[in-house]
Amino acid sequence: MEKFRFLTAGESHGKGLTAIIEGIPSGFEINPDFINAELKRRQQGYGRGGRMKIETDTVEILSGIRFGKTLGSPVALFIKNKDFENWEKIMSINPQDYTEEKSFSAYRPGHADFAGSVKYNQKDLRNILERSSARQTAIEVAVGTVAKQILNTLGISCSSKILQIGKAANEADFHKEIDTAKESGDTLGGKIEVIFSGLPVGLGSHVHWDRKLDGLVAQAVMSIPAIKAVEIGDNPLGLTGSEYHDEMYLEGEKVVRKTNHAGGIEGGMTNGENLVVKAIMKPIPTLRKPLNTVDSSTMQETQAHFERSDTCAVEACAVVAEARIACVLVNEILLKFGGDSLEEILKNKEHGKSHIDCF
Ligand code: EPS
Repeated sequence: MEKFRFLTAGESHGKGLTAIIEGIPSGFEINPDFINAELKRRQQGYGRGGRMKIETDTVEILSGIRFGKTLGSPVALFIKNKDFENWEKIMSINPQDYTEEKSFSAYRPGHADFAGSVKYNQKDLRNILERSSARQTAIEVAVGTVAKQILNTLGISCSSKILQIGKAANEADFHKEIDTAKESGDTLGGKIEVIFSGLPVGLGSHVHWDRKLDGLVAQAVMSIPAIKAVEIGDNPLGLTGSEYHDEMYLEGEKVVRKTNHAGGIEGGMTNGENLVVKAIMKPIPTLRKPLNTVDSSTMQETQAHFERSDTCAVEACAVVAEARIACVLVNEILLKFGGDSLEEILKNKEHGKSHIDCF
């Protein structure tokens, strides 16, 4: 039931990253400057590695937009990997360029190296690293920023924040925590929160497991590299029903709440409150202080491969999570209100008002 669909392609050190988005109605303003600003946000954050000094991620819009507005046709996006200049021979598509430079065979525990190489029958673990790298999240942020602009046009906006880095739960301690990990060649994860506001009631549905919005949001966020847990709203563990559920009141004819423990979703549908999504990121598995592992070529115990990486990418992860959730929400908006143009969506939204005019 996907209306807003996209595929991405590209290796971390290949020529670049590509996406094709299908299903965007016509008439939506898309500003590449906004996409580039979001790409910059993804590159920032304390604890990023050397690669971010090489790249200045910039989107090239190849199709689907004319004079600033979507045409209804597929939108194709491209981000160049500047680092490709240094990898041209290593990442060449030509068999005559074959080289074992940058090949490696010592699995990094926690990365896709082991399972990916078994699954795809690859001896050189670089053939797995290149696509499993979090580099691909750059093009996902570009796609998600197209989605965000569609949402903004419909009065829906988002923000995010860092709740925890390593053991530090206060902003003042975040940098110190990252510095300490970096000094010892280690890495850190953390917890983020993303909030969307201005959502209409009834995105998602209670009628089927695969239409529940919390499930769809969880899948979109859980599949961001290194995410191990997703929560919607407040953790209800240990709370009683009367402590947890958000009681309802009337303000004129409007149904209102004084709390939002549910995080904006009840019965798999938006309930008009802010959508609050939290996610926990594990520490990045590429460590300067390597972990014990096995070398797949010698089948001997050894130390894991080290590849330039980040100490902590939790801030970047928040930007990626915003983007992923934005795509899910645009899809749900299109399912609920339909239409091939912005004008048609607005008309459907107006005509589709329910017996309770909450929003
Ligand atoms: C990333 C690019 C990568 C890594 C990082 C994210 O670049 P490189 O491998 O050239 O240093 O910095 O990838 C990972 C953390 C990972 O686990 O794969 C990026 O653009 O975000």
